Amino acid sequence: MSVEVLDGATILSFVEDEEAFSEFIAERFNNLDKDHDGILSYSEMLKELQGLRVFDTHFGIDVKTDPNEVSRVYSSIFVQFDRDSNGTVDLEEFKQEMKEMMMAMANGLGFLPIQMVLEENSFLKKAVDRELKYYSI
Ligand SMILES: [Ca+2]
Ligand SMILES: [Ca+2]
Repeated sequence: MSVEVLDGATILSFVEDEEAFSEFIAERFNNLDKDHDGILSYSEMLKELQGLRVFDTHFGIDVKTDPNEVSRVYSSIFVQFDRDSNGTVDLEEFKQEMKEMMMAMANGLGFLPIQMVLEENSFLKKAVDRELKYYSI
């Protein structure tokens, strides 16, 4: 983990970089697709959903939630990814939803840079690394 400074533009420019974004999504997707059948089941997606940390984003304070509530929220997010409601998430669905989530996050951040603790290989870390590389040329 590392502490990085980012703003909405950091995320936006990454999402809008079609090549870098597609590459990141494909890599992420393949990592999650444990049985390599080209689609993500709910149990494969669960790892990603847990990584989104929907429950501990309240200013770093751990929010205690009961397991039923947690699984209810996870399945509602899964349904959001599964756009054609066939019970699995394919690469295109994964990419579309990730894109929308990142755009929403970028809009939320706006143009005021903030400091965040980022995990290696997380989406935001990639976005920051990409920006640093871009500006150092
Ligand atoms: Ca799979
Ligand atoms: Ca689907």
